[in-house]
Amino acid sequence: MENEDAIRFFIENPAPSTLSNVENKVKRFIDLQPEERNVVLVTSGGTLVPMEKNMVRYIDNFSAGNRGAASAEYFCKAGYAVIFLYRNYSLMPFVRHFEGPWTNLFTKRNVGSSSSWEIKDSLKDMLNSSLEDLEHMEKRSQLLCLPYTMLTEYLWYLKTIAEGLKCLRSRALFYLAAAVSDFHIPAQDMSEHKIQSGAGKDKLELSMRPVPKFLRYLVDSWAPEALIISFKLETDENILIQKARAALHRYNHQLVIANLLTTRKKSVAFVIPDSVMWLHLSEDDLKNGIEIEDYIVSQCIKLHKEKNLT
Ligand code: 9Z3
Repeated sequence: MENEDAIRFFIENPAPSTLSNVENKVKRFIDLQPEERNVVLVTSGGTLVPMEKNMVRYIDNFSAGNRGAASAEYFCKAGYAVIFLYRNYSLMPFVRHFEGPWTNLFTKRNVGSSSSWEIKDSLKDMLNSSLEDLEHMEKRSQLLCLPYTMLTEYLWYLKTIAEGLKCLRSRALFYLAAAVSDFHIPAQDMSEHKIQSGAGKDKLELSMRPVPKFLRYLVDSWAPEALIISFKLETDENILIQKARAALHRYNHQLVIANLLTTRKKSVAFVIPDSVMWLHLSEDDLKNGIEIEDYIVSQCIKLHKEKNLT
């Protein structure tokens, strides 16, 4: 039943015109990888669902993209090749510290009677080392960044990338940190034009349907030999672990990393079939600028190694 839903979703929402370009880029990227290098798909940012076919309004999923961008960096540094599937304009690996309002980045320096804008001294070293890292990753073909915006683009790209990675078998890892819409308006129910307000309309009622559970497809058919790690986001701590366990049970993949919206930067729980392990950053970690993604990625790599030994 669920699989039928997924097939129907792809029929009702045809592939974006950019798909063959993505497919070619992924193929070329995989061909460039040396035999011994593992490849990870890191998804990041939130998906958007339109309310109208000629879209003026939309419903968005929360995610700044920090988890994905930071994790992509740690995977690259650990020697993985990274396909970074990210929401357009969300944070990106190696340059994530330099995004945001330009006043955070630059300062005005007065020289004689004139003044000019310059990058803040405190950021200069960081910028140089980030650019060096980025160059290094590019030279070694270790990073491929692919942007998406809509839920449909995200799902088509996910399927295509998974198919591209299939030849790597267990060398592939999926790290699904993107915040993916649970509900959408099916194409046949969606208004063609901008939904009108006006006389006699005192409320707007929208009918949304659940998005088919693509994780099941990924685990069962698109990437059956890969290590698959998904994230579970909740705002109510009383249901977090139970929901993460239910996802693990339902899709039968290897790991769910559970986090709460408010504490996601300092606490996560690793949920595997028979245990839950919490990871909390200490006050010292926070003071020293340690990022939780550093620990998360190390754990995931350990799990990938263990899986490939058995
Ligand atoms: C996450 O839980 C991520 O950790 C965050 C990261 C989105 C919270 P930021 O980008 O935040 O650093 O600001 N991602 C997964 C969210 C999600 O949609 N999971 C689905 C679910 O919870 C399963 S695929 O049902």
